[in-house]
Amino acid sequence: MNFHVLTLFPDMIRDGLNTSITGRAIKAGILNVNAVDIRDFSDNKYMKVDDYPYGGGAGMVMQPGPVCDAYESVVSNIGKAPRVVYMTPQGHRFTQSIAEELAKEEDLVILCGHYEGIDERALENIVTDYISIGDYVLTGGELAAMVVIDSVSRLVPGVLNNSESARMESFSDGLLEYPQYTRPVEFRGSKVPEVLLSGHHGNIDAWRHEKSLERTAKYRPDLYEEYKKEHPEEFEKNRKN
Ligand code: 6GU
Repeated sequence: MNFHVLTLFPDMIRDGLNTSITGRAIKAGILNVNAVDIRDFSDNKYMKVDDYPYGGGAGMVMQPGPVCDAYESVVSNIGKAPRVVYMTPQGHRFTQSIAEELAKEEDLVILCGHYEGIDERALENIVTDYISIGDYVLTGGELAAMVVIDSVSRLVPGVLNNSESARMESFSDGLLEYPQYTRPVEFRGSKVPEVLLSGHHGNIDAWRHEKSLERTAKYRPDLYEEYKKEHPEEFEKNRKN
């Protein structure tokens, strides 16, 4: 899968993604991250790409020309017009199901804004999806773009190895992950739960499911209510949840 990131900070994108699992997948040729520097498309001798907002107000606005030209350079390179995601706190909240949908694309353009945003006309011309990663404000779209790229990448076949992909159930069943333990069997007076040492897989699965339910009820009551609605049979007979 090819990610084309339109940004004023291409090094941030490259450095962030050339590490760990995404870095391994890039080296293996399964992923390609093409960080396009919007500043290269400035029509100004000082390489300026922003200006004061019409109507007044704080901050600077990214001009439409360099953004659209950067996008069009991608279109002419790949010979088609791909989906364009604009990272913005004004967008739809990013979820696992959006990640699953984006992972079907062969090419994806991700547009990162800075300053007080991007001239609306550029957005109207090129953007197909507006995505926010949560209800807080970042200084720019780059970290948000890396969050989206990371979560989409791990859904691309071949990016995770077998033991990594075996642990994919976590969010897909709508529950939080159960707690994990490794050696030593006792750490600072606290022992690994006995059932995990028993070798009884039925009991282990039941214990893990119970812990997932407990955690979800405690930390994400919204997800817990959703899960109860989807799995009424689990809660029918002699359960106090
Ligand atoms: Cl996608 N961009 C920016 N700049 N801030 C954000 C965000 C995105 N999502 C949450 N805050």
